[in-house]
Amino acid sequence: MTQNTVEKTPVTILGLGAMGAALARSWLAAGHPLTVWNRTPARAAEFAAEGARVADTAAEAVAANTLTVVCLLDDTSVDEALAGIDLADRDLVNLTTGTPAQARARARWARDRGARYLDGGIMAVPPMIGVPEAGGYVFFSGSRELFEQHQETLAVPVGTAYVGEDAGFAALHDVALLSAMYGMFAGAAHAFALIRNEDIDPATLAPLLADWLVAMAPAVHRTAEQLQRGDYTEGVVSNLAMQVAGTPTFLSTAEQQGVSPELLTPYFELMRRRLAEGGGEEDLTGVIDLLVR
Ligand code: FVH
Repeated sequence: MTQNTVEKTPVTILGLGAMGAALARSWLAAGHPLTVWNRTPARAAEFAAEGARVADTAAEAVAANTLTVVCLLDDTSVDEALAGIDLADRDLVNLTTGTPAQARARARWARDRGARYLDGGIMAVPPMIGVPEAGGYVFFSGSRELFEQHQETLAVPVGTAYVGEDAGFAALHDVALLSAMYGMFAGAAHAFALIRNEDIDPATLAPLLADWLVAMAPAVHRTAEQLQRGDYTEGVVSNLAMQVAGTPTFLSTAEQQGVSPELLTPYFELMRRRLAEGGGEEDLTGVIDLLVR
C-alpha cells in the first residue's frame, strides 16, 4: 500500500449493480481503500481481484469504515440491507433513487441510530462515472457538515452539487430533472413515430431533433424569471393563444400519420384550459399553475 493510498478516505459501498460497480471502480482507481458488499456475492467477488475488501455481510461492510455509500435498487432494498445494523457514529450517504419523503424519513431513521446522513440523487448514467468531461454530478442534501467533510471523496466518481440541509431536496431536484427528461423523451418518441412509416431515415431526424431541443432548452430561464415575477406575459415570444391555435395542426398530422396523439393531448388540454382562463397573452408558464394542486 502506498503512502498516497493510506491518505485517501476509506469507503464502504453497499450495492454493486451497474451504478454501484461504476462508483466502486472509480474510488478504487483513485486509490481509496474500498470495502464492498452486494446481496448476491458473485457480483462482489470480482472486486477482490481489483483491490477491494469484500465483506460477507452488510453489517461487516458498514463496520469497516466510517463512510458508507449505499447504492441499491430502491428504498425497500435499503431497508432490507441495513436492517438491524449498528450505525452509531457512521456517515451514511444514500445514493439510492427515492422520493423526497423517503429521503427525509431515512435521514430521521439514520439520526435515530446515531449516524450522520446525506442523501444523493445521481445525475449520471454508469458510463459517465469517472469521466469528468461527461458532465455527470450528484445532488446532495442533508448534513452540510458531512458533505463538506467528505466532498473530496464524494467528488471522485462525478461532480457534486449540494442543495441544502433538507434531506429531501436532493431527491426533489433529481426527480424534477428526470421528470423533465421523460417529457423530452416523450416528445422525441412522438417525433420518431410521425416519420416511422415514411421514407425518412430516423438517423437523419435524430441530429435535427437534438439540435432543436438544445435550441429550445434555454426557454426554461424565461420561465423561471416569469415565475419569480408572477407575470407570465413578460418577454413572451410565442403567446399561448397562438400556440393553442396551432394544436389542431399537430393532432391532424398525428392522425394522418397513423400516430396516437396520447403523448401530446394532456399538455394541449392544459394549454387550452389556461387559454380559457384568460391566459392568451402569456407564455406556457401558466400551465405550471394548473399542475400545482
Ligand atoms: N443505472 C442508471 O442508469 C441509473 C442512473 C441514475 C441513478 N440510478 C439509481 O441508482 C441506484 C442503483 O442503480 P443500478 O443501476 O446500480 O441498479 P441495478 O444494476 O439494478 O442494481 C441494483 C442493486 O440493488 C441491489 N438490491 C436490489 N434489491 C435488494 C435488496 N432487497 N437487498 C439488498 N440489495 C438489493 C442489487 O443486488 P443484487 O440483485 O445484485 O443482489 C444490486 O446491487 C438505483 O436507485 C437507480 O435508480 C441508476
